Amino acid sequence: MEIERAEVIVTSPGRNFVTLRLTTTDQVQGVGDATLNGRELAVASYLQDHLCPLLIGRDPQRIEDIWQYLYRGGYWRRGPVTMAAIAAVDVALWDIKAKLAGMPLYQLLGGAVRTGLLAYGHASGADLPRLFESIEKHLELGYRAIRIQTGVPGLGPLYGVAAGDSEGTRYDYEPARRTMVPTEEAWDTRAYLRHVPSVFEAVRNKFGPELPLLHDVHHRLTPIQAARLGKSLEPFDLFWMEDCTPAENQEALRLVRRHTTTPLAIGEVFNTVWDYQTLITEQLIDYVRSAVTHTGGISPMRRLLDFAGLYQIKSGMHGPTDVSPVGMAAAMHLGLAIHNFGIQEYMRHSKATMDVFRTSYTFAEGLLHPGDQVGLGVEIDETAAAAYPYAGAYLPVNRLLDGTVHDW
Ligand code: CS2
Ligand code: MG
Repeated sequence: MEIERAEVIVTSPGRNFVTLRLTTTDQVQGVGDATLNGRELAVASYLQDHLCPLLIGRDPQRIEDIWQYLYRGGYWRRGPVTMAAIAAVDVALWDIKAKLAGMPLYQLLGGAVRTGLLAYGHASGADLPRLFESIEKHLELGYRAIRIQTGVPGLGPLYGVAAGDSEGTRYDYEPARRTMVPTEEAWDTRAYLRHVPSVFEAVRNKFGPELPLLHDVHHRLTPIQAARLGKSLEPFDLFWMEDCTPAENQEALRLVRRHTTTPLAIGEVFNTVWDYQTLITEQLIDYVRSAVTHTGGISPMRRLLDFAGLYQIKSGMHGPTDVSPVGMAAAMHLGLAIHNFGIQEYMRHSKATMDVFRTSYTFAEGLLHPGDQVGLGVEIDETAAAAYPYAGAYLPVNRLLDGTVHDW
């Protein structure tokens, strides 16, 4: 059996997604997610122009060999574009292998070690009343763990805080902002640091001590500011504080860790195990935030999470709406089969997205399950996809009040 066809499907049902579909000479198909938010066409080209021609004629069963061929063989290693493209190939090959084996992918990965995956949703609001409303909505939806983001007095709209649409639960970027250039937001670190502890105090007072609460700092702080925030949030018992500093400098986390017992999660912008080497071996974090989609696929994610498991560090895989339902399903199969699963982010896609991607995964009583269809359990409906052509969209840019571009 050989790989006969490799197709790259770009579609935009509310936001852009890049999907690779491989077909074997026996007409078995596998899909992989290669979506890189705001840089989608770069990955589509990397696949179309550079990887697809190399795949035709290869044995689809040799997943590890193909992975090494694309990673080591390409000479230019790592980076989000390369690793998203390789991830799509790897996941599509696992999908094919599981279909050939006649089992859901998690069985091939060793079988379920839990009944379902604890998932967290994104509650947010420009102010406390809107935040409380959003938390209540998430509880009604069945979420048992909730991320909390709010506006900061004196600042305008902030990334991560829903614009207050009719559903009230989603960011204003699904549908993604269709702008030719990124929108810009204003940021003031001192105002943020003053405000956030009071928000968590109010949420704990209203919703009690049990509900797991998370918070995403989105790389905006220096290490000493992050240390201070972690310390000031300790009374509110966070499940985690995410991306507290830009973590290219892994050593920076030593300082944060020295000052706070608030658990730390990092890595949604990382793409290989090397980005975590210091963080994991020195036990500077508690959760690995990488997505299967951005880290080269299931094969390297398994290696990364096994490595993290040696240090009692758990998974907290990235699952925003810019990870497609294909990428979400891959995370769910892996999460069900590994011992050191921690939590899965689950933002929920729009109806238009779910019309294009036919999925078998379920969300009930706060837990996700990938379902029991053979393979990944996700198909892309090409006709539905064709109705949503690519439309450029960007993530926002952040500036300090004096105009300086800031991490965000
Ligand atoms: C966020 C993401 O889900 C998260 O934790 O940080 O929304 C992230 O900003 C986007 O995935 C960027 O594409
Ligand atoms: Mg994040």
